[in-house]
Amino acid sequence: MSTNVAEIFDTMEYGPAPESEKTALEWLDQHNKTIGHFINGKWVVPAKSKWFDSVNPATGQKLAKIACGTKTDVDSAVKAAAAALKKWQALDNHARAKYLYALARLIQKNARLLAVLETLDNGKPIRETRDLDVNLAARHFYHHAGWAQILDTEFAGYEAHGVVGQVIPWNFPFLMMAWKIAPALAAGNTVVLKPAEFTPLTAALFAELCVEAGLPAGVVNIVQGDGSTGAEITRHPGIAKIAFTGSTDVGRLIRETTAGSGKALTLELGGKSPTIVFENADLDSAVEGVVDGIWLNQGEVCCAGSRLLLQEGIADKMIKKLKRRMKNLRVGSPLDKAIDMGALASDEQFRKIDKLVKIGVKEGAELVQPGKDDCPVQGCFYPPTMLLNVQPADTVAEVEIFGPVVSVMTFRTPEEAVQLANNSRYGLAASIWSENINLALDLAPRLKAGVVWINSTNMFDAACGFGGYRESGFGREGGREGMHAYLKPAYLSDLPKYKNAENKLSAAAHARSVEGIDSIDRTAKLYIGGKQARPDGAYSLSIMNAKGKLAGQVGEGNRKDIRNAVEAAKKAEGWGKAAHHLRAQILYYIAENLSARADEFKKRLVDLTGVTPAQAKKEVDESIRRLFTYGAWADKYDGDVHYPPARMVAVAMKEPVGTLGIVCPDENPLLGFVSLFAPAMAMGSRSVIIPSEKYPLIATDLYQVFDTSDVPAGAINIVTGRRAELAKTLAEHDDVDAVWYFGSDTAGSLLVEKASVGNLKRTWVNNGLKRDWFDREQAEGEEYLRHATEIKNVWIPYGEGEGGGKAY
Ligand code: TAP
Repeated sequence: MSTNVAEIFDTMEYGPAPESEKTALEWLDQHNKTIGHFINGKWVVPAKSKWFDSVNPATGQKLAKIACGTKTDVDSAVKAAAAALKKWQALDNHARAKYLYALARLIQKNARLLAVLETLDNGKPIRETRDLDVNLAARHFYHHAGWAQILDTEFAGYEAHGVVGQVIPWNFPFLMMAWKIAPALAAGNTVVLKPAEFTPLTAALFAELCVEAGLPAGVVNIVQGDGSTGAEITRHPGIAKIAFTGSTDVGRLIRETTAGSGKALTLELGGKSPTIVFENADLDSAVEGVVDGIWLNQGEVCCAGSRLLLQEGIADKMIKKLKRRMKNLRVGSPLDKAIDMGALASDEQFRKIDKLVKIGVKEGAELVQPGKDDCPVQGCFYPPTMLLNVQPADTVAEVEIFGPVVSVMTFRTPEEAVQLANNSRYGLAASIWSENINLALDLAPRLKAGVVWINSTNMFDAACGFGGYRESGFGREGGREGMHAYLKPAYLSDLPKYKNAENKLSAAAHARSVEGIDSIDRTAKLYIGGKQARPDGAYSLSIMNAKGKLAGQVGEGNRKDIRNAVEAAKKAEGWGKAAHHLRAQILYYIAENLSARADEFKKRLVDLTGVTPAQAKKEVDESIRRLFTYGAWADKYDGDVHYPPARMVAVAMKEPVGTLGIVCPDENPLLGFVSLFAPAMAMGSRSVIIPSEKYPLIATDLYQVFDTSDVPAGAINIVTGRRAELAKTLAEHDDVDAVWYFGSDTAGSLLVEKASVGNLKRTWVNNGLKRDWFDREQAEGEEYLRHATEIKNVWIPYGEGEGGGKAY
């Protein structure tokens, strides 16, 4: 009987290749299968604590009982972390670097135990924990040992936040922990971290490694627990910064809880990331990309390629290839080294996924599960699943399933691909498959995603920032940008609070009818889409000068005016694509025209604010200078090229945030205004600006300067009126991507942060602290540019033959 090679491949069976669980079970036995909290360098098992079980989701076997942290536990962890801060920060950079290096080495030395323990606890295949999770975690500590070493030179003028609270999910427990702890320690913070309830074990093993590394007690504290423990951490007053990875819903809750507290916040949330396959793609590679994109880690990946967008000409062919490949994916015991997909993390997750798939079918999708019959029925196993005939408005095209399910849609043109890809409330990652590099590189900047992989997917490296746009959260983990998330400008600690009387409006301010209005209409209108616009409500506000006399009137903007301004800003999207040289030119031009009218502005400042002519001159001069500064920056705040350990480069592009809402301070109404709109403009963002409520006439005087400086319509929009009301509308608006608030009250900062939860926009608020707008350390420079930009990492493979494979 003759047999050909294809038949041999088809009939070949895999032998069992089990990884032993022995060492991991022995480790649990050493702990009497009981895991407490790790606080101040010691294991704490509070007598009255609640407990929960950690279960192997592949077998249902109970692994250990775990303490569930209460308010008291969180309190003592925060206390230990606060007490450890002084000692930790007193160490020199090299000493801190050596601890991080020791942790990296210890992770490598214990790599197998960590991998097996993670697989037992989470259900993910040993192949992945062994080759991806643990190696990437070690790499993260190495990379951040480096940042610790060069902290003083690379982050001069910055300091650590203090005690950092970190809450992580169950899908990459050990890796997420490394992503959180390594940069926090490198920057000089101490940590209170809560692992997810389903996956507490590897964090406990890491605590042991901290002891072995001789890390000072209290620098790392692990409090085990459930959502309520997480909530205790996020609202604890002793914590200066919260870093959270998890669902968008909980992210929203945390945004609300921390609003107005002054806590720094980064959120890494969910996603519905597109994989876009063009007709000119290498389809066999693209099939492997889809496998990696959606079936890695059973699809329980925040950046999973859960929407597959196929160009029409190759859709049928690609689906056929995928069906064939799906049949060969092996689902089974996660400890088997020849398994592609292990168990889902829990029964609950199984039910959630199954429910969403059923909804998809009910809404008209065709269910494809070629490997269903080979999928184990005991344990939380779910077969690789594809949903065909999905429409963009279907539930399964919009909602994150967080499981091994891909929803397939088609497109005709690259333009349509961009529209479809961006048709999501999320913006975490995207993957583009095309052999035409011009096409791929044209698309990458147009996709709303923090990470774009070209002809590749799910690539990660400690040097390359990871994080999202929109409801995928804000902040980046990894690289220089990730370090910034754990640092703050040092001058912030010395800023005074506004005094109560400061910037209070006079009793007569805004009075409806004031004596002395002459016959000429002096009411300054709003500035929307490059034109002066009457306020929608047809009301105006009286503006008083320093002597309490009427200086003029301005339009009283309302919700509708803000909406119009946001729409105008959105239409001016082209500003973000304008050449950086052009942005510079326009900023210089504004400076030139302001200079030509300097006397007029000086007089206005003297009249309105009561400053001396010399002080007014200083403010105008500094404003002109500041415009020059951002003209200078416009073509110099460049991106980076990273060289991750793979045959790829990652190009970190600095993109405009988009539509920026800016609420200006009252003091120094010209300089404050310029200090905020100029960096936004330099970086290509469009602004909707609420000028000083007390002195808005300075801003309205600027219309003519803008009109004569070639400012594109809609790039700057100004709505005068009552600050609190307008700021709230801006912060609630779904098409505003970020809001900056610089008011003299803490209430405004709280209001803006709270109102931002709708689309989880970025916020930058002053928490009632007063900057000196003349002080260049406080009022200009990279801090402003960072807030005006998003970093997108575009991964590009190079080389023929060997390709850009994974290096871990
Ligand atoms: P969540 O339910 O949000 O849980 C994440 C963490 O928050 C867990 O430790 C959880 O504790 C804790 N938590 C729950 N309620 C809380 C509250 N009210 N206050 C503070 N903490 C609270 O998410 P999940 O189901 O574990 O993880 C899946 C989600 O994470 C997905 O949406 C996925 O996209 C996202 N994710 C995102 C990323 C990135 S980088 N963007 C990475 C991984 C996962 P318990 O587990 O004990 O309930």
